[in-house]
Amino acid sequence: MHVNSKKIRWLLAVVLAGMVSGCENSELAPATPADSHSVPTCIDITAEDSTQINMEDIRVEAIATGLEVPWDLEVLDDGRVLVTERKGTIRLIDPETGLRQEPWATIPVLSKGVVGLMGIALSPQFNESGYVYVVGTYDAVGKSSVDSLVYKIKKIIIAPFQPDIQFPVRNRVYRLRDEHGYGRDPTIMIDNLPSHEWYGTSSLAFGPDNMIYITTGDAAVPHLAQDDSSLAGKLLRYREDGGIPDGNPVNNSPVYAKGFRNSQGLDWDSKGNLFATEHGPVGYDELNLLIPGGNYGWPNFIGPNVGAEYHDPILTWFAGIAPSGLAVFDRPGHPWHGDLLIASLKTRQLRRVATYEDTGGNNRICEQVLLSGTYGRLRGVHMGSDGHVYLTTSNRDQRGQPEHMDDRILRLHIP
Ligand SMILES: [Ca+2]
Repeated sequence: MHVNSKKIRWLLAVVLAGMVSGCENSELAPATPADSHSVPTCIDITAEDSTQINMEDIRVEAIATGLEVPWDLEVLDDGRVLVTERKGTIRLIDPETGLRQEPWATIPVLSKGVVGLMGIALSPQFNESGYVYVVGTYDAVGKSSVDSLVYKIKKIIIAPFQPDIQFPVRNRVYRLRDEHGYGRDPTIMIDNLPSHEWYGTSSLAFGPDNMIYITTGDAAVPHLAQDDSSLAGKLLRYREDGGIPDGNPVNNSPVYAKGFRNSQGLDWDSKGNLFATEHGPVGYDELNLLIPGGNYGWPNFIGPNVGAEYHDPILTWFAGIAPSGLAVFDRPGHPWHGDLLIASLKTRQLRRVATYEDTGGNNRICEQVLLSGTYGRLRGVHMGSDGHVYLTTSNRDQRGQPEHMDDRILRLHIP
């Protein structure tokens, strides 16, 4: 949909309503029957799926309960699981003894709205270095009246040339080292990324090229998603030491792709294709296949693109599902190998998105709901190296209806 000025005004009105009510953006979308975006369900198409995987055979196990807004997780080769909680703690789940009460590490973050401590990623050399990366939000202004004055002056004098200086709330990437069961030496590796209480979620992942990839929201200044001088509304690529690598689309810039509103899930398939979920403004949530230098449209264009100026999403959820985490199902030989698993906050679902070839030899996409409603809002989804799928619930984020066991870390045993 081309976003003209009238539509922008309408979108802004709804977005402002969302800021007041603390909505998770696309969750404002009216639930119309048209949500179903005419994507066929996978089980109607790939007969092998329905015969080989009986949904009743999928076992769901809560490996930890009583967490507070767990965001993202990583599974270590020794079976331990590290989980970020929005408030700034990194929790450890031991395969023998379960959730340890004492955190693995605590990071000072600004935790509010849809930001705080968010993505976590293991260094590709974790087994040698013990390095773990997390992304968290902080107050970039400071509390004193002098801090406030300095910030106001910078905003007036410098922001026209360096737009990101205007953001009082920012994200940064920390590196910690796993030692004797605790995360030591938190070190800031990437700093001053634009953020915002409601439009600042960042996801973090290492690519197959061993580089750090991180998403930024538009931080409530939508036009900056198209502005190359800002890091808002972008996919960024860095070296593990926080430097800018060779091979980015623009020399000496971490910007890898642009035109995003708020991508919250990132993963690669075994062919090296990078997929990301995108939170739309009022519905129009997207699944995108990201390429270096690509422009994904926001705020000029949302959803499927009729022209050639912007990259089309490979799937649009018009009425909105609030897609968050994304993981590629990785189990060679399995009928789901290479399919995308997507967690949804609004519809409280885990969805599988797969591609298939139709009778005419064309590539098509299909979608299947795997879990729906039973566990409440689902945020993080992760494919463990043990072949299991891990999920985080998000029922204590002020938008869910928490039950006494919430929040939970779920492990899905998929036959
Ligand atoms: Ca788009």
